[in-house]
Amino acid sequence: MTTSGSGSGTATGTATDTHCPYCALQCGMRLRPGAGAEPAEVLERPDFPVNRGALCGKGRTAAAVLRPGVRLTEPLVREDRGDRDSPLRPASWDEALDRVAAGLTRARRRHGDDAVGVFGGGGLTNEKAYLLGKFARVALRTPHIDYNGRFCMSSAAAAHRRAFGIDRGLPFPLADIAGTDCVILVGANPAETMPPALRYFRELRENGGRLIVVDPRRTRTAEQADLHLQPLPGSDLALALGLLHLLIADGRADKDFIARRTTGFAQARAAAMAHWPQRVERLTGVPMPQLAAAAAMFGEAPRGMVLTARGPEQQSKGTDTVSAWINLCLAAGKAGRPGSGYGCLTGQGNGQGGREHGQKADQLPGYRSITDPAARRHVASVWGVDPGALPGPGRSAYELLDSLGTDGGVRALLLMGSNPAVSAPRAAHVSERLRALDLLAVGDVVLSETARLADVVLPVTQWAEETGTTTNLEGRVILRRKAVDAPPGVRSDLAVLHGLAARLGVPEGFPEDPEEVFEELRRASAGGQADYAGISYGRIRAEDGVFWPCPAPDHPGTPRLFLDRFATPDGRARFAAVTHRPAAEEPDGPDGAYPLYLTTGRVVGQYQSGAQTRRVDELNRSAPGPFVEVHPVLARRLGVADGEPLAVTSRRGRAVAPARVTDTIRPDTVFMPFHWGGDGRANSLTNPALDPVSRMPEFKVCAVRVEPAAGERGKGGGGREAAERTGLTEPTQPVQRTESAARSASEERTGRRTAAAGRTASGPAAVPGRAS
Ligand SMILES: Nc1nc2c(c(=O)[nH]1)N[C@H]1C(S)=C(S)[C@@H](COP(=O)(O)OP(=O)(O)OC[C@H]3O[C@@H](n4cnc5c(=O)[nH]c(N)nc54)[C@H](O)[C@@H]3O)O[C@H]1N2
Ligand SMILES: Nc1nc2c(c(=O)[nH]1)N[C@H]1C(S)=C(S)[C@@H](COP(=O)(O)OP(=O)(O)OC[C@H]3O[C@@H](n4cnc5c(=O)[nH]c(N)nc54)[C@H](O)[C@@H]3O)O[C@H]1N2
Ligand code: SF4
Ligand SMILES: [Mo]
Repeated sequence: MTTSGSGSGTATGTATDTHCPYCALQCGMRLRPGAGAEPAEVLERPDFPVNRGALCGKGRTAAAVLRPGVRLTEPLVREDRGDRDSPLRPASWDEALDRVAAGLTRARRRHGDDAVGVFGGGGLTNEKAYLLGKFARVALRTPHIDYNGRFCMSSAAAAHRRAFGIDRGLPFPLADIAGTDCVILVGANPAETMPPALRYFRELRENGGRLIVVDPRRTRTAEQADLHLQPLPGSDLALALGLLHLLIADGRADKDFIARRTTGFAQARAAAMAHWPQRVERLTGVPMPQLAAAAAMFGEAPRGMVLTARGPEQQSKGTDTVSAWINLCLAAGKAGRPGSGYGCLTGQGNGQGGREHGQKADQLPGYRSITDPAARRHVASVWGVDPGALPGPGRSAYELLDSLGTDGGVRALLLMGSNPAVSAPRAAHVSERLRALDLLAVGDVVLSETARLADVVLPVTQWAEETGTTTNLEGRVILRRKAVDAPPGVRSDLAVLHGLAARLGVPEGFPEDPEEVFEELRRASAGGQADYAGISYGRIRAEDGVFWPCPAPDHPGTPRLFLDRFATPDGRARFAAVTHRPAAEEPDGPDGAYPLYLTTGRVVGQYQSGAQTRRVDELNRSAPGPFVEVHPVLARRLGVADGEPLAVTSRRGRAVAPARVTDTIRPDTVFMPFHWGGDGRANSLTNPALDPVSRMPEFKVCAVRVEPAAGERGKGGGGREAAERTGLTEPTQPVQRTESAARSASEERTGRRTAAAGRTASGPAAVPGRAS
């Protein structure tokens, strides 16, 4: 069946098996090149096991972003070198790469190696992520490389390592979900974020299993649940502790499992005992009978899973929160055995592999630590450099962005695969920092909001135009095959790194051929936690993907982890003694300046910062712009009707978008998707308070006030304007200026952050508040 969303017409040419460019499900699809100027056509690929042919609207229409006129086809540089306000103009590759290399070299000469930095993305293939990390450490010799995965699953990764000694999002194939008895899905909305995966939850329930969803909103996912707990944003830590309390009090802890396969239960038990049901009801707003029902449902199930996504993770206590959910699994004996376990639903296309091969500030390939002498020796030997020459750990993503253009900070930045001007917390400030750089070079497929701020824009090939591996949310390494030719004038990210390294005096060690890079990655990862040594392009083709660790060519790969032992030194999983704490910023009471919670997230029709999907007409029709979800009770109090513009103000800025009145959200909370720039940019509001372990910002909780904004339109900037398609005539970034002005004004007015502990949750309706 044809599922093309990118236009009709008779497509010809051989269809190639490949994978979707977007989320971590990495759905299999077939792509057939169009005849002549016809667009390529997306076809089903029913034999790929994860999605079995199903695709969401984003995958179906992905070919639309391959078209010239939508994507970039030539390098761009500023008319006046060094003047970011002069227009971007087309340039040759030599001129563009020379400018980038000169800017990087100048910054190093003036301010030292630490004054250059690299920012990557979890959508980049393993080959790109690997070579980007090597580029930073070997060609630039800077410690400062981090990536947008820090904003994604880093809290779950940290908790995973703390408990199990290894971080693989799902320790079992997705299909195992259908065969368990009870799943608690915490802050995950796969109905919008991974629609083809819903099949497994449906099958779970058809098989008699139960689904519990924890989300402050009654999402399309929550609507399918047997039980929906609707807690206050940021209260999942208390909720998990409360469920553990009840599980233990009801005598449902698995004493045998705890004794044989875990350590640290006594301390975790003591912490949970301090979270009795009445207190947890007060902290979370979830009524006690629902707490009891959830604890019983999970405790009674013979097998069970807890799966988290960004809801509980994108908090300034995300790591402890995930640890609390893992504690619940361990106490219930639901880990390390078939059909049971904790898992994180990783988000980006290569969200798993992108965190394994060295684009993270503290990490070397194979999920090795950059501070481990043995790891440094191994990787240095593969790279042919002295271990002493490898830099140490660098700054985490937000801290790196926050340092841009400052004394002691990064002065020249190479950015590939992210659009932080829209997606970073406190985005107006981040945009200012990007503007303060001496050099910003952006490699992208489209002229994103961040690319518009750059001195040099490098147009790169995309998914279907190049071959490379990604590692899906299950830890399955797959091959995204080239299916169509890139337009002339476009080069791959690998070719960009090759060209820059040569200009920086490192002509060897940066191959342009992805398979050659993968062969080196295999050696660099060998013996590490994420061991790819036994995986080859040939094997992936033959086997529909190979699960890591796979240490040797004759090793079958590892679909299920932990069945015999956990990856800790003593083989036992570790409980963590964590206790409730409030969000970094809580609402300040019904009469306060910021009485409501804001939480943020996604809609099915747009992907991330929207850089790609806002360029697809069909998707814009389904998700045309930003909005603010408000409960009817709150809407009435504000005197606003559905569709009318609302201004949302936090201590960091203001955003305007139409109200979407719905009783699916808590009355004390508003929700905005973050897919748009401009006036409706949710990240003008969000709080960059960081988790102390993972350095994850608190995207999911901050305090706001909401007012009618009659007369203001409230729309997403950077949408589908014609100017953005060609890109050359737009003023460089009027949006950021206006918003940063608004931000400064509002920061001046309020000038502070709350200490936050012990306040009553404010809200227009009688909902239970949070106390300490
Ligand atoms: N359509 C679409 N799909 C995507 C993406 C996309 O941008 N668009 N992005 C991909 C990526 S990179 C990611 S990371 C995943 C993310 O996938 P998800 O985590 O499923 O997506 P989100 O919408 O960010 O958050 C999930 C839910 O968390 C809830 N939530 C908010 N605050 C809290 C809280 O304090 N506690 C709890 N328990 N829940 C809370 C929100 O209401 C939301 O329904 O999606 C991937 N798939
Ligand atoms: N308020 C709020 N903010 C959030 C979140 C939230 O839930 N709420 N979620 C956070 C999460 S989980 C994530 S993952 C981030 C994501 O946010 P971003 O990092 O901004 O992610 P994308 O929009 O996917 O940006 C990827 C960019 O790389 C480009 N690109 C695509 N493929 C390639 C390639 O092969 N090479 C190169 N060089 N470029 C390419 C795309 O065109 C796009 O411009 O947002 C975070 N921000
Ligand atoms: S669910 Fe994810 S991988 Fe599958 S088609 Fe949609 S965006 Fe692509
Ligand atoms: Mo993500």
